[in-house]
Amino acid sequence: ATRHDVRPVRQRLLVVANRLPVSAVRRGEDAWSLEISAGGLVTALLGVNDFEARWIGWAGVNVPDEVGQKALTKALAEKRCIPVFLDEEIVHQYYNGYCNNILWPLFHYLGLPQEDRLATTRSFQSQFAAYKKANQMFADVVNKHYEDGDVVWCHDYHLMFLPKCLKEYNSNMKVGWFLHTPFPSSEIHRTLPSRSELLRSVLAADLVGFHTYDYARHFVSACTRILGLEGTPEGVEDQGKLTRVAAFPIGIDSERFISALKLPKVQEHIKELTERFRGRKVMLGVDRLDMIKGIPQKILAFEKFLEENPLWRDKVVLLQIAVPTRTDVPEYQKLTSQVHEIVGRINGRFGTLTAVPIHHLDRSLDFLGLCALYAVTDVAIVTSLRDGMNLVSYEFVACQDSKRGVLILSEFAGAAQSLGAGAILVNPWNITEVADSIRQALTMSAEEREKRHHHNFDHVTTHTAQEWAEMFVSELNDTVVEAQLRTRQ
Ligand code: ADQ
Repeated sequence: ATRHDVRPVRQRLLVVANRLPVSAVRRGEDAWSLEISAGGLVTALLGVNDFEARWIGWAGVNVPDEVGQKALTKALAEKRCIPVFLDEEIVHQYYNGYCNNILWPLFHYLGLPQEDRLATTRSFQSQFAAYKKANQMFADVVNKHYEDGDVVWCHDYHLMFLPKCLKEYNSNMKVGWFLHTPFPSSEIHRTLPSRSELLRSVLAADLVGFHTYDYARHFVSACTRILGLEGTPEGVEDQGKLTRVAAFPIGIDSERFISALKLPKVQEHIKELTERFRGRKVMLGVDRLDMIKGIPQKILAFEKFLEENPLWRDKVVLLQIAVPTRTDVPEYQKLTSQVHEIVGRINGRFGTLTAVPIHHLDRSLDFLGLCALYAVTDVAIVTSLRDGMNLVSYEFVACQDSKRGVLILSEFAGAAQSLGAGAILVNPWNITEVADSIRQALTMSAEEREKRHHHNFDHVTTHTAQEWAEMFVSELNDTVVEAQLRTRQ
């Protein structure tokens, strides 16, 4: 018998994340239309049959009136979603402020905000207070819906305060927390004014998970250096209580990509794209337009490649699909104009009347369109300055079984640890190195491409999102059982 056999069938899993996996649009006083957005987490959990998932999170809209809240709650229940209602002020301070302006850059080694240190320090207090308040609101909703035996899985840097709030409600609750971003070196984490409080609340969880061993190690070092606790091979120990800390690298639902490629609509699209770029090698970048993705660095490296390899100028095209995010934040607006300026300059410099070297699109592509694009790509290029994992690299590999294209991958993406042997790894800050890697990728022999692709394809199809979710929840169940045995001894 496997260890799953002894568990109750279909254990309930409460997945708590800042955003629910649906977009809600109001159609009237008490009418809502909902659309499930198939992010990585959703597909990961849809494929897992061992447990029955419920989602708890913010629906991304401000619903100040009770009639609207009731109607939305009812509509969401049909999608197994439970809303947390946050007002505009809380969203501004907690989400835009503390999460996106402080934790996100810090965890990606971009430091704390620099422009106006005094103002930042002053608003920091109120943003942290709002962060704690929002986390408490999530905890209230979880507690209301929690039933004995449920597993509660908290996600990401938005909810670091949640494990503590949940354990205060019920110390028997099984609580896991997973971070989708990197956890930085303890030397970075220690600059955060609320460093200790955040670490302590995460440690209230039974299991703490990261994409890589390095992030897990950084977290344990932060706990030992900042809190003076003991780090063990299993995790962190505080007065006899062990918080298990481990690496659970995420994956994708590779089957979904592989079967999409067989659809007539996608095949048709692949044909069109092949025709459109006939005679040129296709390079592809797909990113959210975010500082961490290193988009300017990528484009500058491409410029250097064209500069140094004039024979390639009309034989290669870079398609950069950059979906805008956080568009109301000035730094993101600055990044957009910076990217537009560089692309314009390079196209002006190397373009001809009939063709330009870079096609830059500020938008997202639908799933099938994305699959077709991955399939016709010769070289995918990921130059993240830091990235928790980077699923784009996995998606590209899943769609390349006929073409065997090359992946250029930043060594600062978590994926470098799983796809490193098949990819060409680069330091995105070194433009010369990245330019060289482009030449190497475009001229790589078929045998070498085949060998590298096999390595990565094997990995992507065996380390799937479903497996990731199962491993985490199974480990969480085991951790709690072991802790109970230990206290009984
Ligand atoms: P992200 O920073 O969003 O995720 P990533 O892992 O690459 O980064 O996932 C992005 C997803 O959005 C992919 O599924 C991709 O297909 C899609 N996407 C991006 N740009 C798109 C576009 N222009 N059009 C259509 N789709 C687009 C965070 C962390 C990552 C971590 C994941 C999962 O920052 O490091 O891998 O969570 O844990």
